[in-house]
Amino acid sequence: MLSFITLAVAFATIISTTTAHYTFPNLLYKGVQYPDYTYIRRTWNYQNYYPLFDITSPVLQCFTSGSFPNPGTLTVSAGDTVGFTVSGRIVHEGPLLFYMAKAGFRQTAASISGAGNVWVKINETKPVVTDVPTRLELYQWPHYNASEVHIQIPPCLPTGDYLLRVEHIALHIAFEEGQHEFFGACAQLKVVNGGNGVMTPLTSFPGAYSSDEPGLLVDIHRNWTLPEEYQVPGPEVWRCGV
Ligand SMILES: *[C@@H]1O[C@H](CO)[C@@H](O)[C@H](O)[C@H]1NC(C)=O
Ligand SMILES: *[C@@H]1O[C@H](CO)[C@@H](O)[C@H](O)[C@H]1NC(C)=O
Ligand SMILES: *[C@@H]1O[C@H](CO)[C@@H](O)[C@H](O)[C@H]1NC(C)=O
Ligand SMILES: [Cu+2]
Repeated sequence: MLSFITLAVAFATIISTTTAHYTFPNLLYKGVQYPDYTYIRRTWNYQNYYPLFDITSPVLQCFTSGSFPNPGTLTVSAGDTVGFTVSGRIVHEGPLLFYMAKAGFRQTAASISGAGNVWVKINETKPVVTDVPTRLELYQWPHYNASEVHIQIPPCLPTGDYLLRVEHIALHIAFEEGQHEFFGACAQLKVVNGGNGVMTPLTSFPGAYSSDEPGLLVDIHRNWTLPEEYQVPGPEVWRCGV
């Protein structure tokens, strides 16, 4: 009996470690939810859901380990909205970010790794600050507890092949340097009906972040006086028509 209880407790611990984290397995487009990793590169943590802590790792490019073949590439129109399901829900607090990288001459979405100075940030979220019921509730993060997340492909994005990178950064223990948790994935897209926007500024992974910047070394619980001034890591968001 004792050993049964010990086993049950150990099992429960494993379950809670897994369910406390999250992955982005399915692409959503025009009402269709595609099977796991059909158009999304299978991530290094697809089974254990582990967070990535190392911001100097190339794994940060697309959260892949390189041991699986790349998936298919979905054709979408510029200006359309695509989404990712969240397996396990976004159960930590922090910003949600989206980046895109364009495949160059003679490259495709499937052939590029995401290495180099190729990424432009297309969206980011900050805490939504309210006074009800208290200023420091979890719901200040717009995607807290989300089971899917959505992003509009910029209407002015040039036609071409792209990686679309979703990233959620968990900050619940980021009061200690290096304790930021990264979750994310890359979808492979062929964007048609594009515009003539000029993607800027470009950044790289690793390289975009440093572990002591204010958006990654922050105590969001005990002594966070100015959530409205939270500085999302990485470059400025690129906006069409600016
Ligand atoms: C970012 O996404 C939000 C919805 O989550 C949207 O309201 C906002 O306009 C987007 N920003 C840009 C630059 O597209
Ligand atoms: C998360 O969302 C689910 C489904 O809407 C809801 O049942 C649950 O209470 C929410 N959890 C939190 C912590 O908000
Ligand atoms: C809280 O933050 C303020 C401003 O950053 C700082 O001066 C103060 O020492 C901090 N207090 C604690 C208890 O960490
Ligand atoms: Cu965690």
